[in-house]
Amino acid sequence: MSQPGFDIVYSAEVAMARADKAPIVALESTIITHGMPYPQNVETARKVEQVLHAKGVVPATIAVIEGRLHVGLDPDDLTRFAQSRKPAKLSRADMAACLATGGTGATTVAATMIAARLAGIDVFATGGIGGVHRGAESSFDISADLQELAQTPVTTVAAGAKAILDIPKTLEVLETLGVPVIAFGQDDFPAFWSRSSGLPAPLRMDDPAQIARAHILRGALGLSGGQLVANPIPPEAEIARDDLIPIIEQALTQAMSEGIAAKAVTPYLLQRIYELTEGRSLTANIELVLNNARLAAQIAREICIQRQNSGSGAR
Ligand code: PSU
Ligand code: MN
Repeated sequence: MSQPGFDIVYSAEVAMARADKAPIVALESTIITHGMPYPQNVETARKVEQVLHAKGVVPATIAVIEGRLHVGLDPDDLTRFAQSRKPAKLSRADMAACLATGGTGATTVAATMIAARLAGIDVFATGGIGGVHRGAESSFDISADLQELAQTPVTTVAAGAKAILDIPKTLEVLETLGVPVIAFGQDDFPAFWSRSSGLPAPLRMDDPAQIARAHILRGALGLSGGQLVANPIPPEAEIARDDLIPIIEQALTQAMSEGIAAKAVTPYLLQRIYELTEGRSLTANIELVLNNARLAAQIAREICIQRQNSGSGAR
């Protein structure tokens, strides 16, 4: 990757890992600012970083702070960022404008992938991706995350797609866009808070080394885009699908009657579901993010090992 025409601010440990070609996992920041309430958001962000460190992998939380793209936030940056008043939610469309105007913003899956690629980071761990919203046939609400997966070569580990989305349509769009959707360790595509969506995933892999191999082979084949690894929530943390259905319906009805649209939809629904499940959704969300970080760490390490073994250190 050639140098971008601006300075990326790397944390000390990310700068070191890049120089040593050591494994790094990218992390998004919208989950911190728009996905979880304070203080659980900061606590979770810290725990995710601890999980990665414990696996010998360097975390790179990505955010735009006062017009500078940060790849890796030191603990003080992270706290300040998590407490900052209403940072923007940045997707592909917003990144350059935020940098140009000296703004502060949190990166979504799409924007995090863009930054990860610039920084030469292959693997990214998050909670859930954006997708095709229910009623998209009239609202046209389809997350830019899906297009990003189609064009930016970062392997993204998520717990599938939330049941607030139209999961069948989300899978169809991913297929159209040529994005490999790999369920980890099971046949079904997971549904974020629940282990199964009731739909089979197009692909299944049981071994992080195979996911790493496929990532490297996609590069060798000259394919654009990343892989979506759909990692089911641990069984002890899941919320049964049947428990969630009425809650999701209620949240969706309220969003509609309040005229919530565009970027506000996902944060609104997450907040309502948190309230309606009396916090259970948040506990599950935290557990699945940690679980995704563990798998992402294994994949990132495998990619490094396989690149070293093939004698090419190139990212
Ligand atoms: N799903 C979650 N928590 C989140 C998000 C999704 O469970 O915080 C965030 C991610 O940053 C994702 C974004 O990229 O929402 C998608 O937003 P939209 O649907 O507006 O594209
Ligand atoms: Mn949207």
